[in-house]
Amino acid sequence: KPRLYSGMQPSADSLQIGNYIGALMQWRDLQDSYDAYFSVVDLHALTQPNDPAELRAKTRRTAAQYIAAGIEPSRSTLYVQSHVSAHSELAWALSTITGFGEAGRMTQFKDKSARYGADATNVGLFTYPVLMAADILLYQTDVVPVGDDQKQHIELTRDLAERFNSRYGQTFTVPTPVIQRDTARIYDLQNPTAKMSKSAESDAGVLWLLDEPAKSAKKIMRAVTDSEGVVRFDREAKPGVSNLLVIYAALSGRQIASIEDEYAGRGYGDFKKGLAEVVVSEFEPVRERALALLDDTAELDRVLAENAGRAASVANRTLSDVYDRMGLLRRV
Ligand code: AQP
Repeated sequence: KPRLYSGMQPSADSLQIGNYIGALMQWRDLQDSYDAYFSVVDLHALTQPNDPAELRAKTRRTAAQYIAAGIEPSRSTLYVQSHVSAHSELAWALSTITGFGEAGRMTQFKDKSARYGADATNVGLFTYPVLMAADILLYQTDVVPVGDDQKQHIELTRDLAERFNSRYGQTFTVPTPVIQRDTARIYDLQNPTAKMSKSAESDAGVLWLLDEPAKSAKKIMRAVTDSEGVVRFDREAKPGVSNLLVIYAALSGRQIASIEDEYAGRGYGDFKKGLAEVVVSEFEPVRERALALLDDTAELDRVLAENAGRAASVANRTLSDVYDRMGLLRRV
């Protein structure tokens, strides 16, 4: 089977519905056709300020939500990034073949550093894409499902793989990105032109996987729409309603047109009520499974350790080849 790699940062107590629709639902389906590696990328999360105890909790919670959403740790390899030390080690090796200017051109770094200012920008944010390249290349990954905001990082990953291969001999598989469809992108319910995000400033526009169902329903009822009163998809003119339609279609597996037909001649209140039911019935079992998994952290930690062992055996093989080819003296 071809190999697939993807990951998410443990940057909040709960994942949001964008993570669920844009990543987890697709990962769940891809498990059948790929030898899949799904990582909770805690080393990446260190680039943001974190309370240590909270980061630990968020890491477990993120892993539990992967499993609750249907990622099966017996079928896919689901592990915590820092449990496999080869990630940091390969990142260092790759940083020595990455140009300073090349890394400086990454728009995510430019955006974030402009937002934080030079003094609050850490070097880890700058080298973030190199660590991401290491994540992917360690597993000889064929495909990487990502959002279009990650396209540039995957391009860098491909460049580094090709550069290494031509300088030191064939070592890495050059990965192909699978960019998610536009309709898999979810926007903030209160600000429907901004991507829904775990780190959104306001909580009112974010639907959390682990929230009480009643709370999610209330947020949907209060979602920003428009004054037209017609349930129809038009991303430009009606970003709020279009976003709700995308969520409805993604979770119900229905076509947007069929949902438009169902609500023709009815108001937004009915439509939102219908959507709230769909969201609650999808989230409720996921939430319950995640909370049950978090009730027994010893068992969860055991599963993660076992999966990390599997990941490490693949990753260490690649790292060892890299060290060897780069001329590092191997310990006997
Ligand atoms: N709004 C979204 N719509 C569709 N997909 C989304 N993803 C995130 N938000 C949406 C997908 O979820 C995965 C999570 O990646 P990440 O945790 O590395 O960070 P991110 O993309 O920056 O997600 P967040 O929720 O916005 O996190 P923070 O606030 O921590 O930066 C990716 O596959 C992403 O495409």
